[in-house]
Amino acid sequence: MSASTPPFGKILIANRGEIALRVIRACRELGVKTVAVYSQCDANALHVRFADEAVCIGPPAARQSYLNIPRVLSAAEITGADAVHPGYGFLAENADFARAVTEMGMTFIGPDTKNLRVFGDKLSAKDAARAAGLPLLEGSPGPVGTIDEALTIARKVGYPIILKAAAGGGGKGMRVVEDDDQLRRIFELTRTEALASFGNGDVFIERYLREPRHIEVQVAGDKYGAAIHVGERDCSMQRRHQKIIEEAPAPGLSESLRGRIREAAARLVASTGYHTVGTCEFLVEGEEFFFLEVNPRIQVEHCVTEEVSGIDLIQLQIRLAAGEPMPLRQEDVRLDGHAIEARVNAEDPWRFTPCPGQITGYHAPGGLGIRIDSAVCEGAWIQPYYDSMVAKIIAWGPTREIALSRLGRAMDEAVVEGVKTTLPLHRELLRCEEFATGRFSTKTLEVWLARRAAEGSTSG
Ligand code: MV4
Repeated sequence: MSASTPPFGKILIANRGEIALRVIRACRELGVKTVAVYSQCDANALHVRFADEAVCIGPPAARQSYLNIPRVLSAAEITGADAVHPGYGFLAENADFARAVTEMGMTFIGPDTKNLRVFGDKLSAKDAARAAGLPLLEGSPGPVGTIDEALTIARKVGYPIILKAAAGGGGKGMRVVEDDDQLRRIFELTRTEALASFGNGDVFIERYLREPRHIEVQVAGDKYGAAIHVGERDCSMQRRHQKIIEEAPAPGLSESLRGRIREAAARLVASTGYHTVGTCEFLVEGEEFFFLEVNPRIQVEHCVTEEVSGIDLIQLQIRLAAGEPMPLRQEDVRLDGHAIEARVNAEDPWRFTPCPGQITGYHAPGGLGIRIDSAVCEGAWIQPYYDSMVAKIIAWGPTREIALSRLGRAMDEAVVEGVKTTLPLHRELLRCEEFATGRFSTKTLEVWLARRAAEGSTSG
């Protein structure tokens, strides 16, 4: 992307941490001025220091600062921002926020309310996917209202099934059900919880896959109907729905399956008039793939796609929001080599309990093929109020083997003192057989952790 006319004059970034810094970097290269917002405990944070302007929006608790819509909007108004970038998490998928930004005459850099209506709800997303001819798992065609209806569908689909809240996300509001009795016990409970947690009590049924791979496709659409995909990522290495390693391309997919998934994702985006960057999520089992949902935002793991495509996805997202036509045709998207990202969190590496505190010593690895996206430095504080991510360490290589070797070397080189981190976990995991061979599923990490605990390993 060339340094042509800046798409906006000034963008307010309604986020913190590495993603706020990532957006600031994109804006710098686009010639766009930036406004950071920060809570009282983030006054010395790097996103505040690197932005052109910064506004304090309240106390540390997210509800009173980064999630407080009137305060974020006031900051945008007094600084004269003409667009708002929400990053991920916080207000990124909040329809009220997107609408309020637009009603104030600014541009929301993300899905509009129409896109959010389709993809904010898993059932309407599945309707759109069905209409576009994407493969779906068998299950209820819509919300299931009564236990009798649930039992009928479950018996037809065959157990195990999974009950999902239409408005759920991040693994919340889902329950695996093995038989009629269990379904009778938890059906109403799941509905009540969905209503209480998401303000929407709709639940639906799907056939449950026990050991799928989680494959997602990066997509982008413009306001004039053009849509492209930027290849897929494998995000199967997760624990309790927290991704810890992601890579692009997905290892070991047949060329036919890889092509069909990518093409399906682009087709869905084109058919729905989706006009920002986003991710289509799929489950893969054998040579089959099934559409799950769309994440209408930039994601933590977008970096691995940037590394193999050379496309700055944040700049692309900003240009598309400004109404520029898609700058790339599908054939201009050339994917090269392999990238793997490890998320380093300030957590006990084996218990995964958060470990806030001050970083007293810090050394970021470097060298050929290594990229670090982080907003910490020596003396920085990991706050108890927010996500505990310290850094994303991303390795690129011409082959998966070389990327993996570089990532392992970078992990050994990284130093974070003062707080516990997941670095010791990564150092072991990257060298385990399942990871080396690329044959893993969404179950692998939990199984590996359980086996490791049973063997009484003491390292780390
Ligand atoms: C599933 C599934 C198996 N079968 N749906 C978890 C997050 C949400 N986006 C969808 N999820 C799942 N849906 C059916 N029908 C298994 C999961 C799942 C999972 C998916 C992706 C990555 C990690 C996961 C870990 C556990 C369960």
